[in-house]
Amino acid sequence: MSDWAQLKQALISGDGEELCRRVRQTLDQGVSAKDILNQALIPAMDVVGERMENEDMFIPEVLMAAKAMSAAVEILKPLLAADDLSAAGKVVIGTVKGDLHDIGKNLVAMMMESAGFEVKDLGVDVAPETFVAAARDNGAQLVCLSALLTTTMPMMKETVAALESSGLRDKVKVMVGGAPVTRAFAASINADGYAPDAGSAAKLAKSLVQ
Ligand code: B1M
Repeated sequence: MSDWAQLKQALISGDGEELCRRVRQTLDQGVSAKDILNQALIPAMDVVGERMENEDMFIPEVLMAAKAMSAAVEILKPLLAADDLSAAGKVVIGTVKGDLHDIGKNLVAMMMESAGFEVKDLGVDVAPETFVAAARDNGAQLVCLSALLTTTMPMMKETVAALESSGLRDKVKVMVGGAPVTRAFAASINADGYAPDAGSAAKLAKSLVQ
């Protein structure tokens, strides 16, 4: 088995200890954190998703894989820092109400921090009014909404509506993302931006708050 295949297998089988050991070993071989994330960890989570869909993997096993992924991401975190560390602005981020998926959102938050943003992470299952209060209390320029379920995407629209009715909408930009979210959906709910992945989210954030 190649090194990538072994890394992926450790994640898919939810063996966090083995995964972290292999991640450290791969870093020691001079492979970049970004490559480990993009060539092994994210594709392995896609396999987990496919197996979940086909009922070859069940929630407890998926949770083990997700935990292993989070532990590996913790190792990579300091190494994924972007080049520009200027104070870029204030961001409030969360996964929308009804949705408990946080791995992608955590990666986006991490890339934004690395890009110099002050990030307030509200966690998962965040209600529209919580986003509004946090944006106001933190003086955020950008509100970032993540959703992984087609059933929770409408909550993005409700969050934008809540920002509008609170009078904050013209003071903050809204960025949306997550696997089922598209540029067209973002436009349809009057969001200011959509990013397909964590790296492009940090870049887009910079251009939105300029
Ligand atoms: Co769930 N789940 N899950 N799950 N889960 C999906 C999303 C699913 C596609 C799996 C499948 O069936 N193939 C499916 C959704 C189907 C749909 O809606 N069309 C699904 C389902 C159905 C469910 C449950 C309903 C299952 C059930 O209970 N029967 C349930 C819902 C719970 C809830 O939220 N209320 C559920 C539960 C779970 C677990 C708790 C077991 C676990 C989550 C653990 C956790 O997050 N701490 C889990 C997992 C792990 C997944 C999969 C396998 C992996 C998600 C992930 O972490 N990907 C997922 C299948 C898949 O996506 N392949 C699946 C890796 C991550 C790095 O990618 O999150 O896409 P992603 O983030 C990317 C981009 O999307 C983007 O950048 C990130 C990094 O590049 N991005 C943004 C994300 N947010 C962004 C915000 C931005 C910009 C970019 O700007 C603000």
